[in-house]
Amino acid sequence: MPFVKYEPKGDIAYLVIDRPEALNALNAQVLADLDAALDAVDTNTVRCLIVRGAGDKAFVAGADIAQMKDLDSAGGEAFGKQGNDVFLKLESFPIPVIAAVGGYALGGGCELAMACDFRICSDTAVFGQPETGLGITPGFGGTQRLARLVGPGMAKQMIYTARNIKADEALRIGLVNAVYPADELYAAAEKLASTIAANAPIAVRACKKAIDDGAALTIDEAVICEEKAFASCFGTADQREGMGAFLEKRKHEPYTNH
Ligand code: DAK
Repeated sequence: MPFVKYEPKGDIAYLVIDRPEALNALNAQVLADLDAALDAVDTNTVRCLIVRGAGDKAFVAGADIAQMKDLDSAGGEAFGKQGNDVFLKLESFPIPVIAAVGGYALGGGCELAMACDFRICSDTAVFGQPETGLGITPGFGGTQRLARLVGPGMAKQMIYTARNIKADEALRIGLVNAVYPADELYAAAEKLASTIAANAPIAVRACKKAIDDGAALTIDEAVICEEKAFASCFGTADQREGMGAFLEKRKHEPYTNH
């Protein structure tokens, strides 16, 4: 049985990291299954993904410490590359991806959440990069994505101290967008995903690409990304319908992805 379940639900879908006996820790098989699950997503139908963990205790409690313990340097490099490759694939996935963090998101779990477009969490969530306490560095993008999300000062403090933070602090530093009571988290995630799915898919995808591509550029280069994104929407059926509906003072028809 794969450790990652792909569960489509109309025009949204879940990717569930399903290894609750180890708090969904990421071993090489879980990473391979995540890679395969991404390949299985039908992006013609699905307009927003939600990544979550199985069980009510953890999103993902990190990379699998038992599997990593006896790795040599070459093995560590290979494991890091496997994780980075799949997280980059997730980060650049054409449709939006929401991390719904219910419980622990530590080490590789925090890194998995950070490879998603944004994060929401339960009031029981705990985030952290505990690696320096284990004798290693973060290995799946933690030193890079955490610093970009919360700023280098806060990222350095979290990583050097290996101290976990709770949901309210994650919200305060901008690591998550919103906190929900644990029993409301997935309903909230679905509501958000459905709101995104109801907007014009070509436009939403183009916004994702423009934001991500532009982040590494100067502002004068970055606005060109936006010009291209903007231009790519014109002439689509959805653009004509959206603007036509506004001018005709009616609600637009459901968007078609064309
Ligand atoms: N790996 C393997 N097993 C884990 C695990 C993990 N990260 N986290 C939990 N488990 C397992 C436990 O061993 C236990 O298994 P059994 O003993 O039942 O067989 C089961 O899940 C339940 O866990 P606990 O009994 O510990 O549950 P508690 O409620 O008492 O505690 C906890 C929950 C989340 C506080 C605790 O499990 C914990 O501290 N877990 C480890 C958290 C952690 O340190 N995570 C970061 C891992 S390091 C790199 C590549 C990747 C990385 C770094 C470098 N390169 C290639 C350079 C990434 C590193 C990490 O993610």
